[in-house]
Amino acid sequence: MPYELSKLRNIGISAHIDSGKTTLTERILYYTNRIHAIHEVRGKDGVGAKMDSMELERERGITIQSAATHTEWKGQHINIIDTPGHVDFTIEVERALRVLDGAILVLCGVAGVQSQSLTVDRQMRRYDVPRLAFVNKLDRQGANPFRVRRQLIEKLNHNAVMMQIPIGAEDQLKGVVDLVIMRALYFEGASGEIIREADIPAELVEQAEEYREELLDAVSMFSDELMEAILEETVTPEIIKAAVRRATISRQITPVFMGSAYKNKGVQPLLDAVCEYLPAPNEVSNIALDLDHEEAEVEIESDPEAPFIGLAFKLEEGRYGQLTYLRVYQGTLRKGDTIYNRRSGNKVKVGRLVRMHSDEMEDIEESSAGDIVATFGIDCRSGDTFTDGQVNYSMTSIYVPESVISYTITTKDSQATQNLSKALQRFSKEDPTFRISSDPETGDTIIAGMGELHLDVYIERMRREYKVPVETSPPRVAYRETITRAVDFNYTHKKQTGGSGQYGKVVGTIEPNDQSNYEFIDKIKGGNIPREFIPSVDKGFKSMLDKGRLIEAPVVGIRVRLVDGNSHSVDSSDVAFQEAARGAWREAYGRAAPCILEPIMRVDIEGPAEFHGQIVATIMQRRGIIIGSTEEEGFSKVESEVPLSEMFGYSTALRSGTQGKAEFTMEFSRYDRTPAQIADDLIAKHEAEKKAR
Ligand SMILES: Nc1nc2c(ncn2[C@@H]2O[C@H](COP(=O)(O)OP(=O)(O)OP(=O)(O)O)[C@@H](O)[C@H]2O)c(=O)[nH]1
Ligand SMILES: [Mg+2]
Repeated sequence: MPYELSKLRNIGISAHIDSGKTTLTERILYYTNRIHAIHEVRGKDGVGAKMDSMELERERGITIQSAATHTEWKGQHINIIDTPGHVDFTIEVERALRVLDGAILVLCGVAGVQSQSLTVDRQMRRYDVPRLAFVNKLDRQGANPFRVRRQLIEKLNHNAVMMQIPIGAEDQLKGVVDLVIMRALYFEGASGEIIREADIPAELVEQAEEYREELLDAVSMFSDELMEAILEETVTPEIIKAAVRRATISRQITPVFMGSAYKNKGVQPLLDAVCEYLPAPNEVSNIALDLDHEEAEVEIESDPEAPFIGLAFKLEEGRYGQLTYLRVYQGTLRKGDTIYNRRSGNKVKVGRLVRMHSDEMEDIEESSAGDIVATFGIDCRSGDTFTDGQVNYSMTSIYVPESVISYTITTKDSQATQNLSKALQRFSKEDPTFRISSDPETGDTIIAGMGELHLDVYIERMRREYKVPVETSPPRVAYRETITRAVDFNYTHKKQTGGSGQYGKVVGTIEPNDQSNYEFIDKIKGGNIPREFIPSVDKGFKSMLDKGRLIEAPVVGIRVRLVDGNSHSVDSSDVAFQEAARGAWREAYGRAAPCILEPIMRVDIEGPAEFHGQIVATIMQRRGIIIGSTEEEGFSKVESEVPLSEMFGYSTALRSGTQGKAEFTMEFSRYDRTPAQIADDLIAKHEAEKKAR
């Protein structure tokens, strides 16, 4: 049954690791009667939270895959996606934010804005997602929502506005003051399900007035009506809410809510806020590319009567075959409909349409613009656009980050080999950041991904779900090669073999290019190389980029300028010019001062201030540089950049240096030149390995 659009919310819950996203979602499901008992992440009852349905997630107490659910709150329908915090699974956040209309940015009340909050914030900006902030864990020692709000302003540049202030702190946290209605809210009953409204406690009245003033000041900028009401002293909660709503949807402010998911405080007002302040699907603009008109941008309408357009944003192997999550952007999708995949041109029939509730599902007959649903058995890749054939549009795609680390994997018996290939196919289809390839010399399978945790999770899943015991090489870093000097080339490829020969001559330059991985510029004048062979030259150069000459790493950052050449009326051909380009490359590459690039990671560490020295030492020992460090209330945060190759085994080193009291996060930052000594070592190692093969 379709919903009234204005009563639909599609929201994501995203944040740094362990800030309480899954715990918060569990409460939301409980208060909205979707589940009838609360189970904790890593809880003593061993059941685990609803949204962390995978066995591995429950064991480790972390979210690995995002999970979708839907629920109802005060007559509004809400689709929710709970996402993982670990940056290794960042693609899950990326694709969730791509299809959601609003988000809750959860922050730990003690740690505040952490490294992953920055990443998630960047992703939210990439897709223009309006957000509410929820400062969680206010029950913890040292929690302070005012400090977190300041960090939102200073570190994330948000116009963060307090919507509430806390009543009590730490283990004395009792509730919140709602600054819109100027009432105290207490959460009572066994699981905080009873909300008691009362007067603001006397000792908080002054503070509440101060922050309300601030709130009105901040949002009146976006509402003439509120401005007037303030002057005339006729402010009502409705006027404030309308102003907050407008400012939030246009991403001018981030309203800040607070509480403790674990202690069941502050969740229901957050749900109210989702309905009140985050946009309905028809209040955000969605852009598609018109494939019939050179990908011109067209705004699409959340209109159930318009032609159907949907985006497959996530795939998952389910009990009944491939489950495809779809965001319906326009029109209506009915069970039994035939739809077209815009990338492959294939047409598929929608046999089953379901609504997801974590790992459970509910069959539905139709779904219309704005909704998030899933279907079975339609073959596609994640990021594919489907239409009903009436329009030839594609939704702009999802940003997929590069993989930086790889393992070579092997398995013993042949039965396992078959299962392994099944597992690899499935995982790489579901997760675009999990890439497979094979070593051309040894034939071994190489898996590449975002980090050790990412790959380890897949290896563990091969073991559990496919009964494939795999052995892995030590992790390898994804090096690249590039050149640092522009050089000219002048190369003639000539071969005489019996009948017709091969002839092609190319003249030009290869030079460093910091704009793209490869660019080919054709400057041929006067037809010294016939038009039809220019693409052959391009192709020849391109074919050399898979493997550099130093350590056979992919070559990036190259620009080729072709300025002159020569041809022969009989002996010149496509192949001859490709060969000429390859010859020119081989000859020029060594002269162009090639070098090795390595991935540099952004590494952020947090721990008790007494370990500051040890934390810094772990970075210095690893060719790292410190780019920032703060100490606040006995808590030390160190921000650094370290080459990925130095980071293996880091968690053990950090644990032993800090008695297990520090934590770190690591994320790809950029590629940079390796120091000469390291490059020499890598080349020597590569030579030795080549000999051994
Ligand atoms: N004290 C306290 N602990 C909390 C609160 N919310 C969550 N936790 C605990 O923090 C830990 C992590 O909670 P999760 O809900 O799994 O966090 P998450 O953000 O989903 O974690 P990932 O999905 O792995 O990034 C669990 O042990 C929770 O019990 C809170 O409000 N107060
Ligand atoms: Mg989680």
